[in-house]
Formats: sequence, C-alpha cells, structure tokens
Amino acid sequence: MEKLKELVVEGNNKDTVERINTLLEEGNSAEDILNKALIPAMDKVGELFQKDEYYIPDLLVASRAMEEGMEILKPLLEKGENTKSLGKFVLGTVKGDLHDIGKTLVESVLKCAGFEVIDLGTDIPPEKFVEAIKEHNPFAVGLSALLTITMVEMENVVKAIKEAGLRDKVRILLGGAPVTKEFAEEIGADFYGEDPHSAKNYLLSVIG
Ligand code: B12
Repeated sequence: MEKLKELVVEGNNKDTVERINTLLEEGNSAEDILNKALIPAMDKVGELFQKDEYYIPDLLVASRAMEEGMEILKPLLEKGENTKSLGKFVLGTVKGDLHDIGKTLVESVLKCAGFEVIDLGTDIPPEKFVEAIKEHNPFAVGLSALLTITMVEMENVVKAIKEAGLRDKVRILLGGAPVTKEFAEEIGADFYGEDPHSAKNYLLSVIG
C-alpha cells in the first residue's frame, strides 16, 4: 500500500495501475486500496503543494494517476449495485470548481447502496442544479466543493433551489474538504457529510 501511495504521489500512472492489480490479486479490497493508499496519496500531494514543493503540473500528473487507479476500482466499488432504486440523487461539483475525485467516490458508494445517482459533473452553476431537480425529481441533492472560494457557490445553489420553490422537495447535502457542519447549517443545507458513507447513512435514514 505504501508503495502504491508513493507511485500516485509521483504521478506514475503505469506502475500505479500495475500495483493496484497486484494488490487486488493478493486479496486486498477496493475499499482498502482507496482508503489506505489512494486517498492518503492525494492528501500528501496537497501537503507538498501547500509547502511549494509541488506545482500545478505535479498536482495534475498525480491526480491523473489517481483517476486511472479509480477507473479500476470504480466497478468493484459499485459491484453488487442494487437493481431496485432507493431513490434519485442529483450530484455535482459547484461552479468554478473542477475537483471531482471525491464526488466520484460519493457516486460509487451511493450507487452501490442502491441509489440512482445523476452526476452533473464539475463547474455546475446553480441554475443547472435547479434544472436537474425539475427534470429528475430527486429526493436529495449533493454539492461538492474543494476550494474555499467556491464554497460560497453552495450558498447560491441553496438560494436558487429556494427561489425555484423546490426547497421542500429535496434534502441538500454538502461535502468536500473545506466544508464544515457549521457552514452547512449557516447556509441552510440539511446535512454535511465528511465522507460518502456518512452521506449514505443519512440518505438511508431519510427514506426510513
Ligand atoms: C487533486 C487536486 C487537484 C486536481 C483535481 C483533479 C480532479 N479531477 O479532481 C487539479 C490539479 C485539477 C487541481 C486544481 C486546483 N487545485 Co487542487 N487539489 C487537489 C488535491 C491534491 C486532492 C483533492 C482530492 O481529490 N482529494 C481526494 C478526495 C477523495 O477527497 P475529497 O475531494 O476531499 O472528497 C472526500 C470528502 O471531502 C467527501 N466529499 C467530497 N465531495 C462530497 C460531496 C458530498 C455531497 C459529500 C456528502 C461528501 C463529499 O468524500 C470524499 C471521500 O471521502 C487537494 C489537496 C487535498 N488534500 O484535498 C488540492 C486542493 C483542493 N487544491 C487546491 C488548489 C488551490 C487548486 C487550484 C486553485 C490550484 C491553482 N492555483 O490552479 C486549482 C483549482 C482548479 C479549479 N478551478 O477547481 C487547494 C485548495 C485550497 C483551498 N482551501 O481553497 C488544495 C487543498 C491543495 C492545497 N493544500 O493547497 N487540484
């Protein structure tokens, strides 16, 4: 696992993929590989970036290795996906924000739990969230933001949902590294999830 973490931090896609396949063959689970190597690798990359030891190209190369690794793990995480839908969930990264690794993990975990996830992608303006709610009629919406400056967009989405008269129809969940429970309360969202599992448990409690 430690070796895999190093490979992702270095942005070595080819060896990352090989290492993941070896770890899987050795009997490690996709969840373990994710939690013990890939996510800690991204944390390390963030640290190096903050210390000015890594620059944007390094971030990009490392996240590409992470994404290639996720390509292998995603189907395994979504394995056993329920065929009967527990309800629709609209998900997106807010306007101005291109980070989608965490959002993709939320998608996989919720799909595996049996929710139908409509992933809008990244850089999604408030009106697109509103349109998606009107079109798909989900019981909950998830917003992701990784930048302090894009967190404010979450408030704009909550406002837009209210203005469209849809606030009573959906639960609003927030997530992403800079977001907090206090912030979620302050802007009138229903739930802050520090990881996909807490979101899954919350959604399961909502549907009863
Ligand atoms: C990879 C990465 C990138 C990649 C993103 C690639 C991609 N496809 O996503 C690239 C290179 C594009 C990038 C760009 C930038 N980045 Co960047 N990036 C990162 C890095 C290293 C890792 C993020 C990540 O994927 N983590 C792993 C995932 C699994 O964790 P996560 O996203 O937090 O998600 C988890 C939870 O938060 C939660 N979750 C997430 N979303 C949701 C949603 C819901 C509803 C729920 C319930 C839960 C949930 O579940 C996930 C699993 O547990 C972080 C450092 C860090 N430690 O976070 C910096 C970081 C986020 N980036 C940063 C910066 C500054 C930038 C840039 C502005 C750099 C620049 N000057 O251009 C740009 C901005 C581009 C843009 N407009 O968005 C800063 C942000 C500082 C701040 N607080 O504002 C960080 C913190 C680095 C740092 N230490 O300074 N970045």
